[in-house]
Amino acid sequence: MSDRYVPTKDDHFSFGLWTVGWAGKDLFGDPTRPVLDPVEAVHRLADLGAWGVTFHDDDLFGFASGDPAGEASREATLKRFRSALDETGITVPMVTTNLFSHPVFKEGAFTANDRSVRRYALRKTMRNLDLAAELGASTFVMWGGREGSESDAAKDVRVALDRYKEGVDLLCEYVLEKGYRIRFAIEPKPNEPRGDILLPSIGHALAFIYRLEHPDMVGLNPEIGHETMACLNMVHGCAQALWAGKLFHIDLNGQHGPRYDQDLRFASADLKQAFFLVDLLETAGYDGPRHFDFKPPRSEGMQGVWVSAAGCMRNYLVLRDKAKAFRADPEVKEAMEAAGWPSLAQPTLAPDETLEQFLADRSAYEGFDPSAAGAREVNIERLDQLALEHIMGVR
Ligand SMILES: [Mn+2]
Repeated sequence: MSDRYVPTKDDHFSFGLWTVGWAGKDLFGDPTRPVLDPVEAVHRLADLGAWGVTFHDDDLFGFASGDPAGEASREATLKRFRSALDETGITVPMVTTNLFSHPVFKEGAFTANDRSVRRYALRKTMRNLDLAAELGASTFVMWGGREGSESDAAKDVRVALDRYKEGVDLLCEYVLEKGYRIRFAIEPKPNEPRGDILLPSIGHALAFIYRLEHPDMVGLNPEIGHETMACLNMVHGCAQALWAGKLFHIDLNGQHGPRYDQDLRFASADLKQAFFLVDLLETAGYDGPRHFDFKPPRSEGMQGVWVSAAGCMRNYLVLRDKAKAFRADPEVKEAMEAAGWPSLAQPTLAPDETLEQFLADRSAYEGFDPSAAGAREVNIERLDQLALEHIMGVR
């Protein structure tokens, strides 16, 4: 491998423990790989050049019930995990709660019809917020995988959204009360495991955030695969999240169109989208973690797991290089100009132009020739071809 693409901690690459730790159990098959000790995961990821690890409470402790034996084993696990963090300098930038694996959450967590389940889900999350704060995490992801239904007869969705809001508002209140420096990031997904999940896309989640009591504390954690499953454009979605100041975190992976959640390694499925996404993150000044939420295919052994994890980071660095070269290419600059990029950056009205003056400008309407404008060249194919040639490595 070329030395140019060796990741360092400055690249802010992070991995979920559940990614490299996925043993390969799927809907149709048993695990194909051994259980991975989180301590080993931290060491191996650090060796590969990662900067951070993230986890659900259950990834580290299993589903803990809070009894004395469970508490003692929780403390022992945490001690070993902390030592691994100290030895490697790996940080924990994000923590999240598992509100989907245990049967108790089969009908939802914050939006379960059963009130006691909702209360339990909130307490489980608050407990994990304490741990997140203790480990210095600044982002708390909320993926509501079980919030939703298989049937529209299941619940009144408007009421479910009231409960969702109530839950998130209470969690914000808890963070404020405790004085934690933590922000929440909602992770949209259209379906799987539920038939239909609430807050299915970046747009739905953004609209929900503005109805909350503390909208400033809540943003987004969009995932390439999830937006792709919904047939949406991840680059456009992230651009809108950035535009709204809401891109708090990001899940990078790969997905071949609208089918089951594939969680392929970053850039392995839609290289062109990955290129434009990296270009967006790097040019828009996104300064959050570059977090990989992928699953090494279950056909791989442990060696393949680490090849897959290293590939995620290497692909990001190669694409970052290519995006930089694309932007610096004089022909690209010229093609961007020809395609009207500088013109779009110019406000549609003149600096001091009033509505009255605008209406009086005959050149804007009466004297405008739509036929001539309709016949103009837009020059986007040339720019797109240049991007492709940068991706394909011939420029
Ligand atoms: Mn994810």
